[in-house]
Amino acid sequence: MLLYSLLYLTGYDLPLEQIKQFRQWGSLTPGHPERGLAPGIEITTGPLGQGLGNGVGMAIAEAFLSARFNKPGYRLIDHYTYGIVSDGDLMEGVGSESASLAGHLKLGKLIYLYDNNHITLSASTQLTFTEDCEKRFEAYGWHTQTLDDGNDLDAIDQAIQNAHRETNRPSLIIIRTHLGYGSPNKQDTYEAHGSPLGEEEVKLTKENLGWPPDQSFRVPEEALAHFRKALDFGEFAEEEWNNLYQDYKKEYPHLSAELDRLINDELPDNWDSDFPHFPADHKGGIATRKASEKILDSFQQKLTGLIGGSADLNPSTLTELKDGGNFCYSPEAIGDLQGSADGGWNYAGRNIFFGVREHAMGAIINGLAAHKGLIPFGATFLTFSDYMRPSIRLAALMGLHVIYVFTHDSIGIGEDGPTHQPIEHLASLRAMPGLVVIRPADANETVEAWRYAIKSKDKPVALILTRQNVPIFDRDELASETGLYKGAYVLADSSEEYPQLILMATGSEVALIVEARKTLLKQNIGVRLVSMPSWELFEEQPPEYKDSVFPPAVVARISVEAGASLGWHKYTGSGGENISIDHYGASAPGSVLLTEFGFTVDHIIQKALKLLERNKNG
Ligand SMILES: Cc1ncc(C[n+]2csc(CCOP(=O)(O)OP(=O)(O)O)c2C)c(N)n1
Repeated sequence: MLLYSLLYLTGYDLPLEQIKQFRQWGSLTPGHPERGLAPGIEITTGPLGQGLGNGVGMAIAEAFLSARFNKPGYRLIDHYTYGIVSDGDLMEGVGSESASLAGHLKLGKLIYLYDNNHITLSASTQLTFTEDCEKRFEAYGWHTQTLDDGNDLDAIDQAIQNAHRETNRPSLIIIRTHLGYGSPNKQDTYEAHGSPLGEEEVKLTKENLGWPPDQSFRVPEEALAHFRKALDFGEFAEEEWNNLYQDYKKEYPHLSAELDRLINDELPDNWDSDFPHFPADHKGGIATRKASEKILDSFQQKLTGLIGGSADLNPSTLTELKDGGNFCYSPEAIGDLQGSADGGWNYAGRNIFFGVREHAMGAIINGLAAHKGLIPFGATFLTFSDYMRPSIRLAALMGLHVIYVFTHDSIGIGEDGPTHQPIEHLASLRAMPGLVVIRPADANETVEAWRYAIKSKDKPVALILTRQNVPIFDRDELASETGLYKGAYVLADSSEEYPQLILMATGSEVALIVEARKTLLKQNIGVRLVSMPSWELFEEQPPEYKDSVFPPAVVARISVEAGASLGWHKYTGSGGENISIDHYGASAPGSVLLTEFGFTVDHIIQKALKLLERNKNG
């Protein structure tokens, strides 16, 4: 409500009428602000701690873009990132991880005001949260100030100015406030947090604050006029910036063209012209994470707004941007450290070292995407996508262009054992509306998966990649990998009008159905193979296409995926079979596990023969 009120008062297109419709069906003022719904809502907030992380992403974006584009006399990119944070934001782990990284990165233009009101939704913080936050943030490397009166505007103003002067530490301004301020009976109680004060108490509060008790939504002319000065100020600032930019364009035509492109989310011509094509390789093959590395190498330098990193897993996720530099504050002090990238040490670095902080990584890349001008990515093992799930959900809800690179995508990971082996992860990510999950079958599908991920501007995309090698298919024998754009496509077919059997698979398991088909063909069984890298993309296709891939008349269908079976019945139907894994894995070499748990050509053939027999008898 504070945000909505300020947007209205400062002249955003959010009429008072909308505020009266707070939390109502169809209003622009939902219970938690949603990005894109009303102007001025920069990020969707609600799950505590996420916003704190998003702000760190925005501050990184500002530091990065200013390092890249500002020139002497042209402070083109030059803004602070402000946020109001609450007890909950400071309690949540994602907030702590994000604050730790912000301090480490010395993000001096990040300023948070901590609404220190000693009350949460259900309790006094005396019951739950008594650590010394000032000391904690100092230890993170933040500049801190403590104020004891949330209504002392001069003191707050002064503190913000102090924060501006502090250029190489983020600032936390801890301000003692009172929840339900002015309410004679509810101030400083948790009841004031979640439920309305009630008619009588509102009246008493207004009286107490010297406000006419019977008027609602009253905005004195004088107050409105004061706030609306923001419009003149904004217009002036915009004009000043536009003038500066006109001069900059003349002096730096290439840079300004690049900046325009980044801000407008456009890709440079031929950005993908050097994409590799992988020659067929039936034997050794290549892991899709390794193929992904080669693909990334082929285009990342052309996409200057591509920025990101992994949660301490670069040697495994293979997502370092080579020669992309290391995003950091200190140019000289660091030197050649283990794990660092070539290409320099400063805020122009495109490799962000998130450390072992998946939660923060998820929230920060959302902030980077929301800021505009960048295509952020974050990488980790698929199993640890769980640590990012709340942020992934928000990226999907907001339609942010964020790319996740999740490698080590099945029990094929091997010896690390069940804690590291994803089982239900594909199903759980697919269940999330708005997220596109792509699990490519081979190196060339991985090419198309990356192309899709970079080009789709209005949604997050998760690339699910193998640790282990998979064959590279001969696309003269099998259908083109561009079928990936339709989510599922016929990779190979039977000669009859309708096949007797459909084998469908994703990722590493596609190679198994390709082999199984060869044996089944020898037994005169007409088999169709379907590679199904993305359920979401398939669901976008018209019904005719879907029926052409999965003809309703063909009921003998088997899915093969080294993950939970949940959801596959939609495509295999009640007459079909699912080769999947609905229990945790084990520690052993990946190939042993895949064999032990039924991901073999022989097992698929047995299942197929049994299924066909059953159908014949049934
Ligand atoms: C991740 C998450 N967990 C739980 C909630 C439910 N919730 C909403 S507000 C709140 C407590 C808020 O306390 P505080 O952060 O101090 O905010 P204030 O009371 O000052 O408004 C909780 C637990 C939430 N929004 N997000």
